[in-house]
Amino acid sequence: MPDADADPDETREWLDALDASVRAGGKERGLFLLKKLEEQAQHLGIVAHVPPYSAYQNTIPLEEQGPYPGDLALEERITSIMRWNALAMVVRANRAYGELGGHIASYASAAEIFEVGFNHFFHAGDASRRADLVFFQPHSAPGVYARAFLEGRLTEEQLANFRQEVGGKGLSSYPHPWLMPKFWQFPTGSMGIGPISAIYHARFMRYLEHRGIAATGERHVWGVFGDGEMDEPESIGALTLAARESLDNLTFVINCNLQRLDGPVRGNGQIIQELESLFIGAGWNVIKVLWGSDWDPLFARDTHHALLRQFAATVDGQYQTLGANDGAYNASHFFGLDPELRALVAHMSLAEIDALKRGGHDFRKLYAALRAARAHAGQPTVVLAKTKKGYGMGGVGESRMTSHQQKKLDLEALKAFRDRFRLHLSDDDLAQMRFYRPADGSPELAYLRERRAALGGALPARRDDAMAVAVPPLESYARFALDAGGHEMSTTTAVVRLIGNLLKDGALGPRIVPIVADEARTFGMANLFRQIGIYSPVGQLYEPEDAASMLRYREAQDGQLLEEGITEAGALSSWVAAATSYSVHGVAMLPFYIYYSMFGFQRVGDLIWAAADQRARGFLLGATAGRTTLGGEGLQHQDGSSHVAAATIPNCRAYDPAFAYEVAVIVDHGARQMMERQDDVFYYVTVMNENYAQPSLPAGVADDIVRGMYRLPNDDAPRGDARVRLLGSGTILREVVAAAKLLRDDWQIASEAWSVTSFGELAREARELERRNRLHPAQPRRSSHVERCLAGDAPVVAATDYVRAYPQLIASYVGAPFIVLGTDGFGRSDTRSALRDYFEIDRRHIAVAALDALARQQHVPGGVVEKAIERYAIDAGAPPPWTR
Ligand SMILES: Cc1ncc(C[n+]2csc(CCOP(=O)(O)OP(=O)(O)O)c2C)c(N)n1
Repeated sequence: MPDADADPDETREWLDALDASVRAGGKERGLFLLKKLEEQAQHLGIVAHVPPYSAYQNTIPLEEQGPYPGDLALEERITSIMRWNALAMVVRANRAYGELGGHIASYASAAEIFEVGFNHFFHAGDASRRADLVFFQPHSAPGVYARAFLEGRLTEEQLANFRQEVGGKGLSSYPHPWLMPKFWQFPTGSMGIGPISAIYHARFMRYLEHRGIAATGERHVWGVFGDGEMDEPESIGALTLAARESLDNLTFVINCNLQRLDGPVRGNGQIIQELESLFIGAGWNVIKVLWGSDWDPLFARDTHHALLRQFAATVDGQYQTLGANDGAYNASHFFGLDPELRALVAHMSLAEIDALKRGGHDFRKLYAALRAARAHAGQPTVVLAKTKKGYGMGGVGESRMTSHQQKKLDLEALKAFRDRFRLHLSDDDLAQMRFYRPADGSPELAYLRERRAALGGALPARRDDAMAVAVPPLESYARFALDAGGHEMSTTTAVVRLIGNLLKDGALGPRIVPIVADEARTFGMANLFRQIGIYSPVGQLYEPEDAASMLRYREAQDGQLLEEGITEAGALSSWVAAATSYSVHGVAMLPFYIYYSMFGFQRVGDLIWAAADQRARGFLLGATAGRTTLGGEGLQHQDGSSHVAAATIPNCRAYDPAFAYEVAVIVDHGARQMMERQDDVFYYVTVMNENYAQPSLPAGVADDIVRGMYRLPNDDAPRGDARVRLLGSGTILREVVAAAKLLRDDWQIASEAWSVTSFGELAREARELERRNRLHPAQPRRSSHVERCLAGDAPVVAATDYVRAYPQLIASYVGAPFIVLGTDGFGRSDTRSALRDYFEIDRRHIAVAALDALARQQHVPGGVVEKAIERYAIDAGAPPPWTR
């Protein structure tokens, strides 16, 4: 686009004409003319479309800014105190220990954003409504602690123990509900998780409202995020959903300090303009807060828009350098570049130029923006607030490349900080890094309390006060699985039937939230479309193609199923919103998110980790599970590892059941633990798509199914006579049973067959008891379930559809020789039997492994293993599957 003005007089005439029209006809008239001009320009082929961003100025003009409702001077003083305490917390931790880390510069840039929110917007709830949801930029946690200290919610001792949690009196580095369950609601420490969670929480609030479960209408979701953070795919992946569903209960405030950790977010561009385009394109309302009030008189006099031209020509790397330097530098390197600009600031001293603030540090500008965001209807809003990283840190950290890492300030830097923010601190206070809290009854504390009282009380605060929800008796909804009597079905079908039956229960049914990421048909759930409807805030505006079908695609405003489309990150975020509803909304919900198991822990594992942190309660169902059970699909789809990842999450109870009755017992146990006992755990259950005859629940094994293993009643070794123990999990259990038969028929060897529903749960209990025994040597030793089941020295062979590391979780608790067969390596597309041969986990390989173990114990004659290899046509020369 040509920037040079070929005919300044003509340009002037056009601009004057626009000015005159707006003066006479108002903004509306101006907008109308511009729209017409744009249409005409497109007609003439001059522009294909206009750029999706506005000039580099504040969106809200001064005339519409309105008065500030607070006491500016007091708020500034309070903010300065918070700045100091936040800084002191980090510097003290690092002075004393040198290794604890922490951040000063992020909160330094976000302080005014947080404070405007705390003093005027973030509602903590009252008798008629619960609290707003606030997502805090994680590296600014010290600022949130600093405020809680002034409010009397945290003690000086706690502040002094920032990042020293082990003794029990510390504060966590970032927002972690697991570590501070009464304080933090939402974990945001991993970049990107906050933004996507905020969107799905806002959406879930609408879902609860539309389904008549909870009134959430007055509540708002606020998220303060970093501009660097917006590069994460999760940060931006759900923006269009928020606009599509008109989530005007959601406001993002992006702290555009133009820097991330290493350097500028867009050194050679303008992140604010880029984000504006992105959000406008996604359908959001965008409010830019770029310049503070002291710029207003300059804009008023800048009739030729010299400022806007120079802003547009300045890239962020340069803005950062300008930010790091003083008035003299800014006078020469910014205002000095253009004679009009030079004239504009000719009346200002260098100190005044130095003091020109960015909008994100101006309470008035921020307040106007947040108020407009709160009032905006029909769209979510993003406030793009331009700030300085390390604001107030002076030469050591303000807009410096190294701001993010700055954790230590020497006395001179501290003095400069004190003077700049006019803190009542002596040199000795500075040297000792004393926290500062004004006296009770001081105007500062009185104001702080008054503001929070007006907004319902303190934030952040996490609650845990939902009513328990009764789960119906297992027999009432799972008879088909408990008395399957050989009926053929897959475990996926079983779990879908269980959900379908639970949905019909008067108490629990409405609380169930089935969630899919475009795979409902894959898992045989299409019947739910009609039965419970697919949630859509606008209902269904079209006649579905399959309207006449029993399984028709029915969208409804009170639909219960969340059909997320192809976004595992989105579906998982929905799951978290439902799984934490007991805390966020005081209404316990029970989500079942069913998905391709490979696209769970492997794809969105970090979101699951964060879900664990926030004490999610619900079911994750890893369907089409197992490396060889999902035939045909191949390398990218076949999951052999999710159970290993699941086992690393302390509050995740993970199971790999083989039979429908096992699924039923596990789901029932989990539902009771989460909905009735209200334990902070969640369940991961893998289910498969292989159809086979489902036996009925044997008597007396239900508890052991939950513990993790039980002996199959129909193996034919009299107890004690078995020469070898065979363990199987998931569908591979059936190969184990078949291997036992081979051993008996071909080699006259008796064996036991065990179904291992969870190596992870077995290992968890065993290591707990191992530790207990170690630390209490004088007390009688206690043995774990796995040790009791597998006592003695008859070899144990475990086979799984997962990598060997999964059964090996129990290896150190098995005294007998322990051989594991698993599916290490890349998957392949082929039939189940071909894959099980390839990965060497089928009945033949299990039998050979058992014989080999017995041969090593000299329980079978030499040569038997070779004979078996030959008899079962095993290719001993084949390279290991994990090398292929
Ligand atoms: C997923 C993830 N990757 C990397 C990090 C490490 N990290 C922490 S803060 C940060 C920079 C944040 O920059 P920005 O979002 O702009 O926030 P600022 O601190 O500048 O306000 C990085 C890379 C992280 N916390 N999470």
